[in-house]
Amino acid sequence: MTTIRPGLSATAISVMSAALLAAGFAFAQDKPKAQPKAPPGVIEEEVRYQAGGSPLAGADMHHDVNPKAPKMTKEEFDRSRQIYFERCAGCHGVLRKGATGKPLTPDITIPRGTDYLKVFINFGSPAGMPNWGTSGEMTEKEVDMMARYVQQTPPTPPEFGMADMKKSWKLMVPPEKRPKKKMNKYNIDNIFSTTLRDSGEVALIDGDTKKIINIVKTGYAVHISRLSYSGRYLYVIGRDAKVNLIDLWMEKPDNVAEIKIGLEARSVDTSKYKGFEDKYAIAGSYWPPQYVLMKGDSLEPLKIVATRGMTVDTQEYHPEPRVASIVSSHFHPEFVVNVKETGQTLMVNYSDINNLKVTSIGTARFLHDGGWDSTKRYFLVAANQSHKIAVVDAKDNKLVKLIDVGKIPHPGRGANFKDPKHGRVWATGHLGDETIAVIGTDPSNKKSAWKVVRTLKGQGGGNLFIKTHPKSSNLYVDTPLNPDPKISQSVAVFDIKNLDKPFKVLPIAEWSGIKDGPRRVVQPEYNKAGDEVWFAVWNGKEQESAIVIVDDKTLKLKHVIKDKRLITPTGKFNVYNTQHDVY
Ligand code: DHE
Repeated sequence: MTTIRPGLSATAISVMSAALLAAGFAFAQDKPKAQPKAPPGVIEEEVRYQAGGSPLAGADMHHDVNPKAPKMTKEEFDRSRQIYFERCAGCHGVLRKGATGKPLTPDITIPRGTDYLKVFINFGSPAGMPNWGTSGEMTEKEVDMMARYVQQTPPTPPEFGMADMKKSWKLMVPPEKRPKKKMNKYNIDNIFSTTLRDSGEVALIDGDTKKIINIVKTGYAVHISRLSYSGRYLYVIGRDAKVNLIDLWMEKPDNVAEIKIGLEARSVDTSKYKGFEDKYAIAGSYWPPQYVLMKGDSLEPLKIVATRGMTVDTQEYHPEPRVASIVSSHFHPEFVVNVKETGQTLMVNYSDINNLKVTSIGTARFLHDGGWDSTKRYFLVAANQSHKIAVVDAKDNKLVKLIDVGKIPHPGRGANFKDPKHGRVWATGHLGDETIAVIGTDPSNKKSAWKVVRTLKGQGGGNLFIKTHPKSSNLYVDTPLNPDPKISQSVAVFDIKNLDKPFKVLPIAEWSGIKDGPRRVVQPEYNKAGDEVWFAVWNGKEQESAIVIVDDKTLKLKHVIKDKRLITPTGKFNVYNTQHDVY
């Protein structure tokens, strides 16, 4: 259940954790309140996911005063701004010019007036606005403040250019002072970099012994980890746009460099094309809307490129198109950069950074996450609010197909396997319904290529991640955002060899032995051998969480990792599988 605490502290840390709560994940230690109801046509899982918080709540911003807007005290304005960035900016945009939600600029809001806006904020709307007032999430006073706030000129967060990046850049151990060979006995290939979301750290866990090697400090609300081509360097990005570079060759793997590349971000990757192995890193930000190319072994920033531009369909200017997923091409010296609000997939060629060539492939709006097909030539990316998967050919640099799938596809990186009837396929689950879309990926198979060849039915909506492995015949589908705890605390397993067979349900949260809390089961991840699968049992910050490991052959519990340092684990990234795009 979503709960939101009134009266949040103003410190950056508590703002951040409040933002995470607002992102829809509430924990038993928080006093339960009514959840904002999804309006007709909008599902609860969607509200829970999209009404996410932003670390911009605490950023300094410039603000113009509009004499036509209703009066607000400075205190009211500051509190409303904080609420806006915690609850509203994820959908309506930082500048309120609209993203997945409607624009809320003063030219639109002032003519509507305070009373009209209060009704919307109170009761929600069929277009997707939650009922912030009647759910009890906002007090009457807050609803009134927010109605006046959205009529003010939107305050603008600062830009973040080269000088800011250089100022934030720390090279703790320069490349020449690092080990010349691997200095530890760990089986690096089987280390799992585990996101500890609310403590701003990653746990490096030895996949062989299941022991924690080190807890490494990273950005707040750390989001994903990615590996360099060689597998030596681990890159971690936080929602606060801090990138950490960890050297896995050190006696005790730890940070060797860090940089802030903006104010809010989600994605990072590294160059993998022949001749450029480990050479460059790239990170994309939500604010400012831009991406930056850096030296791979030091994070020294080299080139910043803005993503502001025209939308793919209506061809209108968008002032804040956020950078969503980024992957590294195996066919050209290129990064594939997916820009959410414009619906453009940018093929950024890094062979000559000073004369940067960018091929802009129009796909569909609200690009989010995605993964390669098994040949690593085609990138399949979710255009989530368009309910489509876009297929981009990274060899010929063109759009292959836009495929209609279920409601709000959310593949993570998706799952590649051989369908007994249809051959090579890639699959995605959905946030908005219980289906799993299985898409043919073999272009020589005209009957199935780039079509939904079958639709499986899972436990329910609220799916975020789906996973299999070339050595496995199981397909795991999580449902951490489903409102039914029975479903959010377990995982469905399909038998790839017989997809018509009903799925099995594994009670992962129960297996963890933890009795209290939401215990959401999130993100299946294989070990290197492909014979065990790791799940996070994700609980509140003050509660016990765990990693549950399942034997892939028997589907029985194999091991539970518990440690008081494992605070809010979510994503887990196996070094070998992440390095080699195995999924
Ligand atoms: Fe994520 C990947 C954005 C909420 C866990 N998430 C991604 C990617 C993007 C993204 C753009 C793709 C990165 C890439 O491949 O380069 N995520 C967002 C959001 O904007 C959103 C909706 C709201 C927010 O406030 O951040 C959001 N994400 C979440 C969560 O709440 C999750 C479940 C828990 C957490 O740790 O924050 C979460 N996101 C993940 C994970 C991945 C991810 C584990 C990588 C999956 C993988 O297998 O690669």
